[in-house]
Amino acid sequence: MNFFSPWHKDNAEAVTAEARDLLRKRLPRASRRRFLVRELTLGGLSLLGGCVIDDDATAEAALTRISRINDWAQGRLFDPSLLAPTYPDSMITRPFPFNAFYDEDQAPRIDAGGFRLEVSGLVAGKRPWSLPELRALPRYTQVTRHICVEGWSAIGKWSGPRLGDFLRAVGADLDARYVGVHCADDYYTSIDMATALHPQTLIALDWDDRPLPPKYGFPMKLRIPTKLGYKNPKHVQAIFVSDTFNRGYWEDQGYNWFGGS
Ligand SMILES: Nc1nc2c(c(=O)[nH]1)N[C@H]1C(S)=C(S)[C@@H](COP(=O)(O)O)O[C@H]1N2
Ligand SMILES: [Mo]
Repeated sequence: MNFFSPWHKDNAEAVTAEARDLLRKRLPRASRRRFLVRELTLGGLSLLGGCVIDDDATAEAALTRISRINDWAQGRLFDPSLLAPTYPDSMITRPFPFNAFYDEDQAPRIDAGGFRLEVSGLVAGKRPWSLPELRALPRYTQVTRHICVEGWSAIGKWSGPRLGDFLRAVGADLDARYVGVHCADDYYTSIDMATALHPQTLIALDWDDRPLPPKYGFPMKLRIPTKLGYKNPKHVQAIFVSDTFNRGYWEDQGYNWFGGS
């Protein structure tokens, strides 16, 4: 299951996964603290040595630190040449599920003609890109599995240019650490540069050979089959390259930042 995380058997990861689960389920603060006291004492995580977990803020900070260690490990183990599994068209999930932090009828409606993708940060060319310009880049099609932490997965077909080709075209500093995005619905996230340059990371303009419908993120989403669903932003409006760490909508609520699938 955890194809990109061969280290998942590691004890520290088990603790991290459990910590992430707890945050996700938003356990009452008191029980989160009890969990930490138990795990950190039994697990003997000396990382937090000297840190007395006796209040919620400290517990929260400890969980965040564990999650950042998890990010670091996932980053170290990420293999840019390892591809996510692909599937035949016959396995595409129909209808493909919709998910967002709002209902389907509230998905933003973006005007195709007026759309310009903003580019900023550590890039030479900061001019905005229109949809026809994005469509002029080499196009790739992939049938891959989208995995949502809410407990479902579905196979879909996405097409569009590689984010890596786009970053090269705008003269991005490829040694920068992060690529961040902002979306029309105020969703936001950020990814590591290695994942941004991964050959399967697409600026998806099409779903199932047609322009993305609004519910799936018109006019563009980042399709990243090596990452969990929440790291696949829809309705992307702006891309920025940076060395400064930025989290994301769900990441700010406790989901793990690296979010490998
Ligand atoms: N802009 C935006 N992108 C988003 C979200 C969102 O709420 N807004 N939700 C994320 C989550 S949690 C999931 S599972 C997928 C769902 O994508 P889908 O509607 O194409 O299935 O979108 C991701 N990208
Ligand atoms: Mo999700």
